Amino acid sequence: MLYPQDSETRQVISLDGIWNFKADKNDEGMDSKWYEKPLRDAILMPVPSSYNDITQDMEIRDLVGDVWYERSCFIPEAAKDRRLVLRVGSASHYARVWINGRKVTEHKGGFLPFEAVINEYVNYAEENWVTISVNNVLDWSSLPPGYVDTFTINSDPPKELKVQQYYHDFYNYGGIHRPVKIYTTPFSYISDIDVNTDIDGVNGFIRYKVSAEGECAKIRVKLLDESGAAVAGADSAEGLLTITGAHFWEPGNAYLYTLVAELYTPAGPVAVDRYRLPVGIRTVKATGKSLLINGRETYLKGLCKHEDFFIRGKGLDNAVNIKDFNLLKWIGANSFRTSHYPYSEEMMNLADRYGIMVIDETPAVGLNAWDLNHPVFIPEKINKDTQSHHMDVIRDLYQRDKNHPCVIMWSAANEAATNEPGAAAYFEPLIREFRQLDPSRPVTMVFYDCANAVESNVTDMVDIICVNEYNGWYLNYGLFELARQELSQGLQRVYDKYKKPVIMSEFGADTINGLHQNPPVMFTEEFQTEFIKTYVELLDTFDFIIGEHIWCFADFQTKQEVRRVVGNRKGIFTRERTPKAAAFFLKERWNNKKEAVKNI
Ligand code: BDP
Repeated sequence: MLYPQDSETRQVISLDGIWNFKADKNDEGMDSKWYEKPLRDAILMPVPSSYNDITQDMEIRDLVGDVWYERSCFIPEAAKDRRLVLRVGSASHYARVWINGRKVTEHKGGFLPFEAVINEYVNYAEENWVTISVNNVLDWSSLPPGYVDTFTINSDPPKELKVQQYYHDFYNYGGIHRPVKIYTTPFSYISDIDVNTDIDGVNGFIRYKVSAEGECAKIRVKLLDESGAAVAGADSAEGLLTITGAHFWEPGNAYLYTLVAELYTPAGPVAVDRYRLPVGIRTVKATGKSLLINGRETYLKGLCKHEDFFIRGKGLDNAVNIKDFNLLKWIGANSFRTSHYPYSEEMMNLADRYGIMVIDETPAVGLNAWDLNHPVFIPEKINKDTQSHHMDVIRDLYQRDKNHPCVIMWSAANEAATNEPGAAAYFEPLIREFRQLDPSRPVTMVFYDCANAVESNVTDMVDIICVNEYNGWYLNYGLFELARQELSQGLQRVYDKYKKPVIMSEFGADTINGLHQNPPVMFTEEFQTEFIKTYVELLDTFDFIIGEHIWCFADFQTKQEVRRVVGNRKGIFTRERTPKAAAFFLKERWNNKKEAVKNI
């Protein structure tokens, strides 16, 4: 799936801005066909943004159900001979789209884009109305999963209170979270591009395939270097480009070539469609104890992130994203995980450009009730429907992100109850699918602690084992020596059993910015630093550990519960991106620790 872009043959019209909005508090919009007429009593809502924190209305913040968005737009007459595609970057979690009152498409899943050809729905040179309903309900077939509890409040008249329940630890923000665009292509157009890169000594290779729809007489590709000079090219839809003395894409040194693909029809010598794809030449490989990037043993230094900020919630914010990359650079990180769902395409584009490696994760989080007496991999809960949606997500995620050099591995899930008997049958086809789609990248999964990784029925299926640990925080509170000893034994057991590289994929402590005490106690900045220091000093003693990702980058919003003080406070940065004391410790450590350890 190609990211919409302007070119000589394509145009992108942004529908971002202020939309009309109505929360469907009485669940009547669908039956009353709100898509047929302009919304009544609508309020204003920014797109992209979560709607939850925009108003002062708690009922809107906590709504469980549909909200409706609507705006007008014009399609110029000049676009009449073009294919028109409406594309929504993401809407959480179920979206239905109408244009001028006619249903165009619907889409399940809150973290991936969807699009539809809209030529037959639009008026040219006349106002068009786009209506999108977005439902935020999580059920057992969605990712993340959840369920809704319903209570009756004995008011007059009595009212029904719906409460969304879920096991994952981030706020269930809803709305249109990523850009809405209409883009044009010619009717004969480039529909997809696949690239796979390899290296040999100083030379780079790009195996490419350009797919097209409509009439196609010839496909031509040209590879430009960063100065714009052509360094390779071919007159075929697929093939191998050789770049002698290539610049490789490396962490911290992100060289991007541009593959210009052109489509010619029998009509003439002028390209009817042109698409420019950034390409980084690099290889990724997992071996017994190592992660190899371009054949070099590489250590991941970084943090897990969230898409989360004040007011806009999970709405795309380029200013925050660029700030975050500057903070990653400042602290000396070379990687992050898209915990716990696919991030925006805009974010992935930036990671390519900043040379930051990404573990790309599906939204499979919260597949765990944390209680073996209440298993979740059972027919009434995480079942065939969930699995089939998970499969769709894996295919769509791969299609969206396959060409990003920043993506160095796929993560199938976070902290699922993989020790339950039903988990293996659930995950086996999913992990197999990732492998079949993409033999060029390792597949991982995140286990909730060393014991889970050792006991789980799934661990052996992955190439790299990601382990989260909170020993010293959620257990053995503040007992650093004991935590270190147990963690040391646990990690050794994981490696001894599977003989695969291990990433310490989460460890952290809630820390309230400005709280101090020495010797350290929980929640103070001193404690967070000491906790992290204890872990990383231990990690340095193992040769099978290929990376450390702190939980987490910044404080973030969660649902309300007694463990959380206005959200999860394990950030190394506050929610407004102020460094806590541990940030300075990590900056010192990571800036002095080389990511490329040795050539293999
Ligand atoms: C881990 C989860 C993460 C949580 C974190 C925590 O993977 O989503 O936010 O714990 O409790 O288990 O802070």
